Amino acid sequence: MTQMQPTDLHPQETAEQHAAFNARIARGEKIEPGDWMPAEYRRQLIRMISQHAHSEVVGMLPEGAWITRAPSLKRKTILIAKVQDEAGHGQYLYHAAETLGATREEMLDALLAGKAKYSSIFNYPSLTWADVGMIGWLVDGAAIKNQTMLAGCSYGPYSRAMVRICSEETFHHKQGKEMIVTYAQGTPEQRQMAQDALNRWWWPSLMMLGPHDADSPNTGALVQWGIKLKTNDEVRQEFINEHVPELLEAGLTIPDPDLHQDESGNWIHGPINWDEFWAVVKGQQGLNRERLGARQQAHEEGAWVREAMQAYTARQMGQAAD
Ligand code: BYC
Repeated sequence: MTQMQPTDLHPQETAEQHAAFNARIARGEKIEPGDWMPAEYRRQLIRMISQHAHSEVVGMLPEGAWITRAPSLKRKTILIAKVQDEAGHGQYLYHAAETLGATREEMLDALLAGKAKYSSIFNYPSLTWADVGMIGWLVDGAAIKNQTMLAGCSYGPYSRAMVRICSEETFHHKQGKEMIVTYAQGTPEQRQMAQDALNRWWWPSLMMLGPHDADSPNTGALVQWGIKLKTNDEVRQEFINEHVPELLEAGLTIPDPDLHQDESGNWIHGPINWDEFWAVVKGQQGLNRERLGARQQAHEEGAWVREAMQAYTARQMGQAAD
């Protein structure tokens, strides 16, 4: 697939405008909403930020399903706080995309109509309570690696949203790790539950960070524009290098017979099943229909809240006009 490149000009864009814009990126300046930017830079950001926002919101579902079944009050309050945080992350990100001219309605319509992408990882089921811990440890762990990089992104509102999101994700990551380490040292049943959860979430967590660089049509332009500071494979390697030793120390077995360390200390993974990844992204495998059904239901049931807010705003504006 061929993507537009940073050197491609849209009609009405000049080479001088591009040169001045690229010089700002090279100086490490943040691009702000009112600033001139190439149409393709704007399109790429709306694509990425809206997908990211959808991922946060759909990402509430696998863990949210366990709130009523949490094994203790402590675990329940932590989980409620975490799921609420994810809703907040969705809000920051929809706002960031709105600064680029996308409307909330068109982004949500695209999600609810099944036209927008969200992270593949949330089409996997959370089958046991240990999955909640494993999502925190691995899924938030992978997200942090990616988002710490995006905190340095060239677009100001996205970069600032990432700083805030990362500090909350750090807590999500720690609570997940604490939970799994506890179970991995617990009864034989708890240890098995933790291992089964790792078996289910390891590969999807690696896939979550996107296709290999050679198969990633967007990475080249995004890196050139300082939106991504690292490639998918670089972020994946950082994630693996950090998590493999910790998982092994917890006494768990990583479900990859080919996993090994090379001379430079990197942990090298075996082949990733990209057919599964694309089937999950396209909704041909996994829980895409259920996830969208849950979002559609929530949207319909929330209609009265939106109507009440509009009526309240209209009344306030009427009073202000009086
Ligand atoms: N799933 O050229 P590529 C969270 C698509 S939620 C689905 O490499 P790019 C949390 C990609 O969109 C936070 N699709 O793309 C919440 C592209 O398709 P289009 C999740 C994927 O953008 C609740 C095509 O494949 N984090 O933390 O350069 C509970 C080619 O890919 C995926 C984010 O959303 C995927 N995994 O790089 C717990 C991070 N991967 O758009 C936790 C923000 C790729 O051309 N996003 N595709 O049709 C990113 O950083 C980047 O978009 C990616 C992909 C690294 C994901």
